[in-house]
Amino acid sequence: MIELLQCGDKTLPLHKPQVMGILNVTPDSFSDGGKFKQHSTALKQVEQMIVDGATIIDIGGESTRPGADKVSVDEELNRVIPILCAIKSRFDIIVSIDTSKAQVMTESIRQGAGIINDVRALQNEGCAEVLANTDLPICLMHMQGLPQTMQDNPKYEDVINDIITFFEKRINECLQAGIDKQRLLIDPGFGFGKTLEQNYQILAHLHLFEPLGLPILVGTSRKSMIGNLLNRNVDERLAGSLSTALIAAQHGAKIIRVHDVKETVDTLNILHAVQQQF
Ligand code: 9MG
Repeated sequence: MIELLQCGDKTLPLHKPQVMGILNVTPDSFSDGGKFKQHSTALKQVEQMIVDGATIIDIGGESTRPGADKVSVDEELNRVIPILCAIKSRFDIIVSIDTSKAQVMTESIRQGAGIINDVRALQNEGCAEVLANTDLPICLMHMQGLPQTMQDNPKYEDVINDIITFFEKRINECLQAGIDKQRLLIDPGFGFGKTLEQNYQILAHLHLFEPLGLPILVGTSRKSMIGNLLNRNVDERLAGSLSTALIAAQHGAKIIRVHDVKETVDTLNILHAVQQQF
């Protein structure tokens, strides 16, 4: 398993789980209500996440929450590129861009993005070709359906096996497109076309994705799988988010995508200290 991930001019160690801080620059972001739209607020948030121990900042300009509206290429570029440039000029941090659009990938890479995080796993037109011409890491996330309808009635024969089969196909298609396997990360896509039960099945069996030989990224932070299980509003999901982060890391996740960086870093540091005892 890969121990160091080359993200442009920066190297990300994966010997212990890394924390990816979420920066949504959408007006309808589900848990922060779009309040980071203002650049100065966003930059303060980024600075705080870095101080708190995030080693990656994930910028998203298209909300992927269930039922979210589509965003045009121009609108997404307008949301993402200025803040990417502002972060790159001020901070020494790996910036991941959460996008499924080839044009946004191209411009983000030109402006110094270190990771591409694609919830559609490079299935949109032109994405694999854009990435084949770079050497950046790419997160391939599993989603059943589309954000507009994905929670309507998700169906699997066997949720774990179906997602593994999906990854096998996507990895092969990436290889055929000229993308080196060593650059790929996989993410089962918690909440993306999964029932509550299926989300917890995946969390319990996350280690079953390890034979694919790629680092696992996980995002459960403040999601409905926590809120619906515990009957908690979005602003009451910290304990649930930390619990799921801890379980994911125990089952092999190498990158945890979160809103609450400081608390997650503390949680993962406790796990690391315990794991050092063996
Ligand atoms: C953008 N985004 C929202 N949720 C996510 C998740 O669980 N994983 C990844 N990779 N991206 C996500």
